Amino acid sequence: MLEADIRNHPVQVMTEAQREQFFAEGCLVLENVIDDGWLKRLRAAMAEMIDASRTVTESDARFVLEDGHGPTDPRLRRLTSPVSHHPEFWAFASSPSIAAVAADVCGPDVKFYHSKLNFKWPGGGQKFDWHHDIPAWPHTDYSPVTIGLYMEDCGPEQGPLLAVKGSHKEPLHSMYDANGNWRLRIPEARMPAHWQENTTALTAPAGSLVLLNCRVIHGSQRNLSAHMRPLLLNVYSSADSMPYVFNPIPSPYEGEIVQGQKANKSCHDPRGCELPPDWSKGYVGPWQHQGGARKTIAE
Ligand SMILES: O=C(O)CCC(=O)C(=O)O
Repeated sequence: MLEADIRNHPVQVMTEAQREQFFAEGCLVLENVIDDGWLKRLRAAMAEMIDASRTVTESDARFVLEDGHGPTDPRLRRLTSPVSHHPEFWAFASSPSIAAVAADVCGPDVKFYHSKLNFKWPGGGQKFDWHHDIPAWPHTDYSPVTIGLYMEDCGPEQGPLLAVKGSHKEPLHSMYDANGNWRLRIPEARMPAHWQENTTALTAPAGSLVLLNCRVIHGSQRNLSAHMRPLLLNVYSSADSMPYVFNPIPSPYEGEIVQGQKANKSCHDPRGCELPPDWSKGYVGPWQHQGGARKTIAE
């Protein structure tokens, strides 16, 4: 659904001003909207999954390991598709608490796409280069939104999400380098004018949601604190927004309607999108792609 049509539907959770801020800036923090009951359930599920990673020695379809990972000191970059590995993650991703938030920015009919649980371990973590999300998983419109849940407090030293406000309105950058390698990164030299002034750190207490439009330029720094930064990311779109490449993070829940009705017609935005590599041949997660030419973000 296109933005103008989404505006014709009343907000369910946000204020009109919050929705307008999201449309204008491409990102939004909603503080303290997920209650302690959910946080407790999700943290227990996360603890089970971290425990299960202790015996894993190499990154696989479930876990992306961080350097130094081992049985006594598990260190993860990502639990890929948490909804596929623990029922509590799907219970949350399909719950009215989050579906209504997605509906405020996608319209009343909301479809689930995929999920990931990104960690940043204390005293290290991993940085994420500047990128847009949508070139990794193009859809027929730009309604897809990533809704992140900070499962613990996230302050400025913990590698919060950083977003360049308003960058979702500009043309998309190529996610390939000059040699045609997929990098999922935008070098600083190619960042939009005034990006430093427009960059905002999306810090928030545990239980807060952070919304990212699929075009907005974002990234994050390393976690320099002594506290872990678990960030549960669920991606939704309008029901009539159709993905047209293989889902890099497939799950049995892809395409499930979490609120409203299934679409009987697709919605098309006239702005096309660069195509990613063919993920049906495998997807290794963003870090390997970004590991080409190194340069830190937001120095
Ligand atoms: O986990 C992070 O800090 C960044 C996540 C992100 O940008 C992504 O998964 O696309």
